[in-house]
Amino acid sequence: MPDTSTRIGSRLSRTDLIEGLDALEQRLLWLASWTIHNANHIRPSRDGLKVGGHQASCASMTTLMAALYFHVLRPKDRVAVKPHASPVLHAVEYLYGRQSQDQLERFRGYGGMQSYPSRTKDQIRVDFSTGSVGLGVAVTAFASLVQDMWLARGEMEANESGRFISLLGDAELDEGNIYEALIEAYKHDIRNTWWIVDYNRQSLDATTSEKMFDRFDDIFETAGWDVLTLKYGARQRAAFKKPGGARLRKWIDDCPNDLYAALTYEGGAAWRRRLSKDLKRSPKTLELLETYDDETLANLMTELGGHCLVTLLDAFDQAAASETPKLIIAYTTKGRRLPFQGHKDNHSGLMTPTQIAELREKMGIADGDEWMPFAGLTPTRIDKAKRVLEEAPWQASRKEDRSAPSVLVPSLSDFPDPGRGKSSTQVAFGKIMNDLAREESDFVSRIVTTSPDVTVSTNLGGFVNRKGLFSRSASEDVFKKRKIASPQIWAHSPKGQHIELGIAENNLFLMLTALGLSKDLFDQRIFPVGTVYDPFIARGLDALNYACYQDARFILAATPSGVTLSPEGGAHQSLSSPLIGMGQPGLTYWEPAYSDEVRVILREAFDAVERIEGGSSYLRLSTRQIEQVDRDMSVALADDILNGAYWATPPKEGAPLAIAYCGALAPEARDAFEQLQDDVPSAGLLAITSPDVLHRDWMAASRSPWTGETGRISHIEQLLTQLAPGAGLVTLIDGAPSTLSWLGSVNGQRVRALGTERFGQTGDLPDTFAEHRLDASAILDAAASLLA
Ligand SMILES: Cc1ncc(C[n+]2csc(CCOP(=O)(O)OP(=O)(O)O)c2C)c(N)n1
Ligand SMILES: [Mg+2]
Repeated sequence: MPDTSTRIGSRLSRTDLIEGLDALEQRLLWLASWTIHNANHIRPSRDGLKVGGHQASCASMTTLMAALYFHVLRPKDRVAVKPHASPVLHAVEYLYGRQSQDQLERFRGYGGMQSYPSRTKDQIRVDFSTGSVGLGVAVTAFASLVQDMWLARGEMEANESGRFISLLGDAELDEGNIYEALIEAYKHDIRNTWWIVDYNRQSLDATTSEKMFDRFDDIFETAGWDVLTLKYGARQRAAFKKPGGARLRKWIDDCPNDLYAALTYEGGAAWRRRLSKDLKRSPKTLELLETYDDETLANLMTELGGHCLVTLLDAFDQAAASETPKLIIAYTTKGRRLPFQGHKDNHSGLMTPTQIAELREKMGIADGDEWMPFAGLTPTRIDKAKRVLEEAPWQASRKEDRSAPSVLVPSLSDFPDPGRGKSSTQVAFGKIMNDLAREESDFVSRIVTTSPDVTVSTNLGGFVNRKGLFSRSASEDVFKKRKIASPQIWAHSPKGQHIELGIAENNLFLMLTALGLSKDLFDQRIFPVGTVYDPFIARGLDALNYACYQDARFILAATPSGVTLSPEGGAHQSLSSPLIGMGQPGLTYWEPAYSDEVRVILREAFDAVERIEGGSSYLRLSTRQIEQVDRDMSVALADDILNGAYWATPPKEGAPLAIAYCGALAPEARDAFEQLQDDVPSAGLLAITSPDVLHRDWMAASRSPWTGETGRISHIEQLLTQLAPGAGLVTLIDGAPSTLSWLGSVNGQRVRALGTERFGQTGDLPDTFAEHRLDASAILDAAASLLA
């Protein structure tokens, strides 16, 4: 269990703690509101566009975040903050003295603090980027699993471990990926994870339905979580104990969300009118209400559990007492204390200059002191606030150091060789992984594989047989124990290096995110390798983008792909995935044809995981078995493979034609090329191993005159310059033809782009290739039309 020894300040009394936190909370509310106001109303606008920001969403979180960041959290805890509460997070760091006023003033501006917490762009420590709601929630569960791996391996002491906390909005709970993660989290017995819901009963468009909030307890408890519901603040609970209080509580319990929100907006007099009408048969309750003036009545009704420090601290104490994952539902008011509190349209609402001036005065902040960290507080409150800050464990939190690569990836000569027999790129990948699993090096011990129920069918089985599956408790493979023959041995152990997931591709990408951030989160590199069927990348696309956005490092082997998966069925044919690979920053898309290319590329992909300026890799592989080329891997060839293309047969100077192929259609390209020899003996055959690398290099070279890299000539330009200026190019890929059709623009050559533009018809390869015009005769037709 994580160390909790620094909890509850030893020197500060509980009363002083709460007062100090209360003062800090006020500062968060102001600073977040002012940061957004400044960006929208004060900073000069050059484009007339609304800058935006979410003052209401921040206001419902300030108490929660004050309690957490100024008292509960410890530096090893890792937090994903609701995207639109980013100004509160920056205000926290500002009060700790780790964020500059300049950054706050540049909120949502170029180089300033980002709209949503960003690991890579923000200057403060951000554990998990957020933005696309739901993903930041789920990733915390997967990160806790990665921590468990390090604990189980004995590479991390329990007192070095932390808790994984997501601060989420109530509407965020509609994201399906949360429930996929919940199922996976249950299967993997995850712990030390808290999901804290800012239950302000509002989404972007409207008030949220209360219906589901009766069901979340069941759902989460079924999945093994403890659910803590913080509905009422301490003052409310005290009121309920007074005569007539029970009836008031029942009224609140029965009140639908939209009415509660509307009354919150309308204020004290409206609360009184409605309560007096509904409770006219409860004289004691009416008497109780009379003890409050309109303002205190409005406060009473809106000081819900999530705005009550006493309630929150008690709940966090309770949560910290066990490792069981916790769902904490904290009732809040969206926009609390702001003029649009409770209004259903307040999500993007911004205070007017008059309204913010009123708030400033109400908070006792002098005109001109808006950025002063402790403005508006009495000296006593400042003193208490500072003492809370000094004693807060989070005081010691630091932004991670991303430098210093430490793990040596073997050189190509020491990297497994999948051999030269007839083979597919998928088989080559599996063989290399299997051979790596025979080794005991530091590098290999850091490879962790994962797959959404396609481990065996993507050829990871060999690796898993040798390295086993991860589980905190060991268990044997029952089939093996009972001597039932099976090529798969699935033993679980704390040292296992494979995480088997259920069929949920979103979870695959979130698992890869968490594994791929291991170096940043735990100071221990993992080389994550995930496998998936190529068409199902689309299922997890946003999570893939999320992984890349925060620079998680991993390898994705997607197989089978294209129409060469043939008998696997038309529904699984993937054609747009190469464009996904090319379009996704942070991810390099490779599509090798031969086993030796897979070897070079896979080694590079591991290396890129570790290199500071590296990234993640996507290998689009095929199950199609093809004859290998008999060749030795020279340094020059390996370089060209990594540069994205090489001449399988170079053209003669000034040749009028080349065939450029990518991936599993190599045999068709070679067949057509041989048939062309008599007519066009000077033609060239270009093997493309990465349209993505080629394209990026070409783009960089095209802008080089303006970016200071003068004289840069792209690899593809160098290759294609060997053809005649007006030469024809037949491009060929088992995927969208636009992956390669741009090649014509490099030197102004003419292109006939062959590829797939439809999908869905099952068939064997000859029929399928004929249908999509991917066979040798289609290539020859295209060549003839270029030569005509
Ligand atoms: C995947 C995704 N879809 C839509 C959005 C746009 N969006 C941002 S916040 C939001 C509503 C959030 O409501 P809630 O989670 O209750 O947060 P609150 O602001 O009320 O605290 C929406 C729809 C998004 N950021 N991500
Ligand atoms: Mg909400």
